[in-house]
Amino acid sequence: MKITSIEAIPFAIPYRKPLKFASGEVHAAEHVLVRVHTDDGITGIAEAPPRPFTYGETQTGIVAVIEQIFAPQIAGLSLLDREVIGARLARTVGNPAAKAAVDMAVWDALGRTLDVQVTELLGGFTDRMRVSHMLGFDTPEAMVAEAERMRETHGISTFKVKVGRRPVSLDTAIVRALRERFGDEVELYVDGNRGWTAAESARAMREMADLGLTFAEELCPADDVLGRRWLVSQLDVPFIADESAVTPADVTREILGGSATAISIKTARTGFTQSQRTHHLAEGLGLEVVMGNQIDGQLGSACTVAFGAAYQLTSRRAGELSNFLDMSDDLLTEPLEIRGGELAIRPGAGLGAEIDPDKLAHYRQDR
Ligand code: MUC
Ligand code: MG
Repeated sequence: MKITSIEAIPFAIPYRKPLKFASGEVHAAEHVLVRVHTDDGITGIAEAPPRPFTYGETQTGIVAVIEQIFAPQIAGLSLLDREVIGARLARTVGNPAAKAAVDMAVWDALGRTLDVQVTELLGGFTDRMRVSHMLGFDTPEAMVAEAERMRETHGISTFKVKVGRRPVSLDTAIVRALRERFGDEVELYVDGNRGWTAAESARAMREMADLGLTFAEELCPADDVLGRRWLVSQLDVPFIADESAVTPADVTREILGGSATAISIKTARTGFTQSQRTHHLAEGLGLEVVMGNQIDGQLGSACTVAFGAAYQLTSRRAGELSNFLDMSDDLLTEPLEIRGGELAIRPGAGLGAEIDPDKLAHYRQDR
């Protein structure tokens, strides 16, 4: 069970259609495949999606920090030394996606070594999650058409609508159009990626007061401390902290400070080990949790569902598991399939996912 080496392989797969939101846009999955090898001949895998506009990481930076700092720090440790691994990675500040991918590849390798699923190792509550689909910025007609397609093709009935543009009526009209088109058949919530001010957010939420939203997420910046508290105190739906609450300490600060009342857990930035801590904290604080998506590929989505399905709290709400549908291809030998609005855990040890060597050779950028 000893870690012998770690690889960080940059790859790029174009999106069929870019995802656009208030803090940025993504045209290609320029991610990093992380492989952790052990002396038993086992390889654990995970992927790191850089999101410079949210966490400051780049694809080149992720490869560099893994190759130059993390790999030498954890080579020689056992897969069971996860707290030691975490403590060594924590010596470097930031780099959440790089750390998360190393952590998840270690868990995958452990599952494969023990011949059990990662989701069972974590908690084993259920084997599937309902899926929530993220609707990026587009015209009202295109966003309604995308929701129709997701319902018809995949049975998805929960939608997170990206908002945060100006004037606010641009986005509130789209949420209204979705509600008018689908009535009570769909669950809707909104994510502003910090695009609005607190006052604009309050106005938008008033405009949407009759639309039966489930949540509002990160509508304005958490750094606008008083404005955000003022906003959250007047809402009658839970306010999700996403990019403002990456670590368990951030969650504590945002929640106790009145700047949020629910949280998003993203395995892409907290891996499995830190996400467990955040989950336990949320349970103790009595918070709603949504499993979020950092615009993950199929391997990242397999990680999200493995974690989300492991606990009652994280599997209660639909998880954001469908961004990979917009990619033109992926690296896995067996594609993930969303059926009847659900994504099931992969069968097989670890994460149950295998990399197709031909696809990796085609999309990798280091050769
Ligand atoms: C989300 O929930 O905000 C957009 C940026 C990012 O890092 O994740 C996405 C989705
Ligand atoms: Mg968000």
